[in-house]
Amino acid sequence: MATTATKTPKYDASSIQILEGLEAVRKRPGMYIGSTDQRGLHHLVREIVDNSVDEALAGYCDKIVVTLHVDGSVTVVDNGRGIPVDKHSKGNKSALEVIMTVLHAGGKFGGGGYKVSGGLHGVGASVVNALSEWCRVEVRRDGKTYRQIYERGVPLSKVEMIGPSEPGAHGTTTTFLADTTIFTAGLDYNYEGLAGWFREIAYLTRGLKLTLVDERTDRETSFYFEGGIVSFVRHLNRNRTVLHDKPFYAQKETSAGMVEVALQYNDSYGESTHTFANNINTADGGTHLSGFKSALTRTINDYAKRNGFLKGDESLSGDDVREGLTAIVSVKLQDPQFEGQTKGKLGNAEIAGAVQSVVNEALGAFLEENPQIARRVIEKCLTASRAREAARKARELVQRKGGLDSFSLPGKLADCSERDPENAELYIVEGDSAGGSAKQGRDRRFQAILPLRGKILNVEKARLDKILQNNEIRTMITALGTSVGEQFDASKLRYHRIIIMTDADVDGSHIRTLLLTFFYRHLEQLIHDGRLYIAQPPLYRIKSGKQEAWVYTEAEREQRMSEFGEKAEVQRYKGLGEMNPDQLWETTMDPAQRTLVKVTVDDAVAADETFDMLMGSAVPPRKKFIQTHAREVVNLDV
Ligand code: 0RA
Repeated sequence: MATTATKTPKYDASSIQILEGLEAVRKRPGMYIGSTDQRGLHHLVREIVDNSVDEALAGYCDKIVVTLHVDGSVTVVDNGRGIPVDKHSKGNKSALEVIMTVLHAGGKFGGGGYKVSGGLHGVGASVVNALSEWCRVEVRRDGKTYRQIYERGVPLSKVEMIGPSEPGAHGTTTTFLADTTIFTAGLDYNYEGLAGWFREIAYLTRGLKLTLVDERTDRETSFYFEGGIVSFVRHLNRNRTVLHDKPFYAQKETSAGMVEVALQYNDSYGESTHTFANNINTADGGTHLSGFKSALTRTINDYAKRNGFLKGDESLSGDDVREGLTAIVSVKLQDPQFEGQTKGKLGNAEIAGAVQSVVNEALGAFLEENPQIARRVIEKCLTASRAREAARKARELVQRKGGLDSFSLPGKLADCSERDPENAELYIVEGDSAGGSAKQGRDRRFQAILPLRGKILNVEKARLDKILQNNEIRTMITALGTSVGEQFDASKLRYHRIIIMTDADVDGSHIRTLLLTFFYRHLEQLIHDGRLYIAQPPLYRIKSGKQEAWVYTEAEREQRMSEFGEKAEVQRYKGLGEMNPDQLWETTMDPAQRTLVKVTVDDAVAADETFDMLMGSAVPPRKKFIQTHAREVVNLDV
């Protein structure tokens, strides 16, 4: 980096403090950014972008461009007010230098004059600076351009005025090259991941245009949503039939923070509520979600009672009023407390009441003003309530007959002798013949086999009461031990690895999708807990003389074919049933040799969309998905 430093800076008490601060960050980066792997690396971008988003939230910035450069450096440009460059009240450092070099400057900066807009983040720039080989900040303000350059967080000079800015231009440009002595896995930024996150920010910050440019691959994507979270809700519902065209929307600044809610009902039986605190996806909910849920239940019940939809002491449960609901709850608060193992749960108690009163008031008014929408929603809730009652009766009946409890395990289940769930596995196998091979091939000490016959029903299109009438599903729930719905209890799970094993053909993949949908909709906790896996049976066996190999992918097949030469004989395995028990054990079930793919719901929003697209009732999008992905599906035997 070019430097124009004039004098060696004089060290005073504050610069020594700064050096100690930077050293602390470099010594224990994990304390500040979580980790130094891919995730931590992306966190750097997040810290810088968040500052620009704060400027947008304060109403001064409507464009942010993030560029991934070929050398691994990243530039974030915004058109906000520009970080102040004049001298900080104490000492002779500019505000810019303080923000870039002092830990926890920004949000709590100054107290008086400068407070990072919104005051939500603004703690991160100095951390990013400390963890960067070099960093350069340019500020456009008052017709001039200023610049300061740093190496591993240390300024190479004071802030310099490097020339005029374009007339009227204002904003901040930060470029940093993450330090590869800290991010030892390299600077491999993930375009899709960043784009997904930008999309979310754009939905949550109405009117902000976010652009991601990738100079490594010549790609560029922009996100801008005029309707903010109303657009978000419409997007989530785009493949569903909605009960009312116009989503409900409320926004209010309260003493606990800003509250924003949008919701729209559709005719499905599922729920997709997504919550955010300071633009961070709170996948495990928290106080804002609780406030929202109680307000929704209360407001709808109040309206239904007042207007004669409910009689006597009848009431709708929380589950009833959330059936077919798509909602976004977004709050912005001064000092968010993120709790839980993955920090995905909001803990601020004061926001619960704030969300509750905003929704009570605004939703109450919305229902009064839109009686036709209110009627449609309440009729849907009443149907849900009746179905739930029917499901409860069905469950009781089944339980009395010994259908869902673990004392009466299904006859088709070949259980294992291991009783500690930690060490036990359940293979859910398609078809009786494959089930037979699996039963003979397994290690019965810890592997249980449950063969399922034919297709289970498409759970997206059915309610729990109907689903529980399905034998295959009942058998599965009984084997798992957890029950479903209100009675679900993850601690009763009898196997900590649940492995779906289906044929490598179209039917197999259909059954797998049906099973995944069922787990996602009704036993999602098990996916969150990392219990669900997909077995990987081989596609071919290749033989040549004495050489033999199992092959699991097309690429592997080509490689083996050329290795084995012309005499190679290829045998295609279409179904699990074509393998004898020993072969099934060797290729697909032996923990020492098999490959299992863990099912994750990393991004609940994305998963929700995919399931919905594949399984929902709107036909055209599904067709499109299959067409656009058809090229990738080489393993399918059409
Ligand atoms: C402190 C005060 C002001 C703006 C900012 C910080 C600011 C910070 C960042 C970080 C990235 N982009 C930014 N844009 C602005 C307000 C100064 C004023 O009153 O003009």
